[in-house]
Amino acid sequence: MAQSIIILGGDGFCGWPTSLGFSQAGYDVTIVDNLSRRKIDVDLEASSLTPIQPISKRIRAWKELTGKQIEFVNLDVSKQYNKLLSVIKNAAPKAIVHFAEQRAAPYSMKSPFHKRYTVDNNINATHNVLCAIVESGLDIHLAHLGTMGVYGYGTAGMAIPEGYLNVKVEKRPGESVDLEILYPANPGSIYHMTKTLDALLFYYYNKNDGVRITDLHQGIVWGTNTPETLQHEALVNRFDYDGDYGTVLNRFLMQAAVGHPITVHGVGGQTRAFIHIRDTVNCIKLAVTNPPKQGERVQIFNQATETHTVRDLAKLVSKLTGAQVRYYRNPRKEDPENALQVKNDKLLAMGLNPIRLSEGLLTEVLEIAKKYGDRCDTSRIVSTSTWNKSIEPDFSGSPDPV
Ligand code: NAD
Ligand code: USQ
Repeated sequence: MAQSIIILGGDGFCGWPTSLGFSQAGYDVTIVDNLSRRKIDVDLEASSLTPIQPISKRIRAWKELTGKQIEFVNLDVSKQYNKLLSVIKNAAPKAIVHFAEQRAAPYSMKSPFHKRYTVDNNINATHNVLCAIVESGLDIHLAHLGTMGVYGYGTAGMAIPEGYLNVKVEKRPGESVDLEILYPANPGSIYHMTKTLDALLFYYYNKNDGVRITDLHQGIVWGTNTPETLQHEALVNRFDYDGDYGTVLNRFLMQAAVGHPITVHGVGGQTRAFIHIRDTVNCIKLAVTNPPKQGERVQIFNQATETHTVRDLAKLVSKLTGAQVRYYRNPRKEDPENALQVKNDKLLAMGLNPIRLSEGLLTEVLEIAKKYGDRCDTSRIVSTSTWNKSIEPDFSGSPDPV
C-alpha cells in the first residue's frame, strides 16, 4: 500500500516541487496550505515571475499527466488546530514535511505588523503541528525546513557543525567536563529568529513526548524547475524576484535577464550557503526515508551544498551576461564580510550527490527569466525593507562598493 505524507506549505516554492517529487515516487500526498503566500503577493503588488497556476489547476494538470491524485486542504496551520488534527488523523501519514511559514527576512522586517505576523504565524504553526502529532497518538516523523541563518554566518574559523556543538566546560580549576549543546542561536532577522524558536519547540516535544523530528537547516535555494515541474507549463514553479521575497542568486539572474543592474548590498562580502531546488527535493526525500529512531534526539542536517560570496555571484552573472553590477547601501544589519564553512556530511552519507552551480544551470534560470521577463515589474526589484529606522533605503546604488 502507498505511504501517506502531508506537505504543509505544499503550494510554495519548495513545497510544490517536493509534493510532486513524493507523488512521483508513489506516496499518497496531501498538501495543506492556506495560500497566504499568494495573498502576500497581492498585498505587495508583486507576483511570481513565472505564471504559476491556481492550486486546483496545478493538481488537475498533474492528475491528467500522471494519473496520480494529490489531495489539497486549505487551512491555516497556525490558527485552525482542530481541522489540522482531523487531517492528520484521516491521512495517518508516515511523515509530515513542514514548510508552512512566512519565509522572507526582508518581509519580516518591514513594520511592526510584519514582525508580529511572522512570529504569530511561524511559531503557532510549528507548535500546532507538534501538539497535533502528540494528540493524534500516531507515530509520525516531522521533517521541518529550518535555515542556515539559525547559526548566524560567522564562525570561529571552523566549519559549522550539524546542529550540535561539543564544548568543554570548566567545573572547577583544573577539572573540565565535555558537553554537547545546541549550537548557539544567532538570528539576523525576525524571520530567522522564528526558526531558532522552532528549534526549542522541537527540543522540548522530542524530550517530553518522544516526537521523531528532523530539522533541515537549509541554505539559500536557487533555480526554478525540477523534472516534475518541467512536465507541463501548468506545473511551473514559483520564481520570486521582488525586493522582499526574491533571493539573491535568482534575483541576480533575473536582473541580468531584464536589463536591470545587479543589486549587490554593501560591498558584497557576505558569504552564504546555497542549494539548488532539485537538491532541496532530493534532500527532503533522503530525510523522510532516513527518520530518527524511536527515542532518538532531534536530527539536525545542514541542507546546503556550497558557499559563495554575494560579490562573487554578482561577478559570475555579470561575466556570463554582460550585466552591470551596482552596489547599494545595505538595507540589512549584517556583517559586511564573513567567512563561512558548513558541514553537510550527514546528507552526503545518505547518498546526496550535490548539484553544483554551473554555467548550464545558471543559463537555465536565465532562460526562464527571459521567457517571462515581460511579467517583471522593475519598480519592485530594489530591496526597500530596512532592518531599523536608522537605515535609509538606497534606490539607485553606485558603480563602486558602498
Ligand atoms: P514559500 O513562501 O514559497 O512557501 C511557503 C508556503 O507555506 C506558502 O505556500 C504559504 O502559503 C504556506 N503557508 C505559510 N503559512 C501558512 C500557514 N499558517 N498555514 C498554511 N500554509 C501556510 O516559501 P519557500 O521558499 O517554499 O520556503 C519553504 C520553507 O523552507 C520555509 O519554512 C523556509 O523558511 C524554508 N527555507 C526556504 C529557503 C529558500 O531559499 N526559499 C531557504 C531555506 C529555508
Ligand atoms: N543580497 C544582495 N542583493 C540582493 C538580495 C540579497 O546583496 O538583491 C544579499 C543580502 O543582503 C544577504 C544575502 O544576499 O546578505 C542573502 O539574501 P537572500 O535574500 O538571498 O537570503 P536570506 O534573506 O538569508 O533568506 C533566504 C530565504 C530564507 C532562508 C535563507 C537561508 O528567503 O527563507 O531561510 O535564505 S540562509 O541565508 O542560509 O539563512
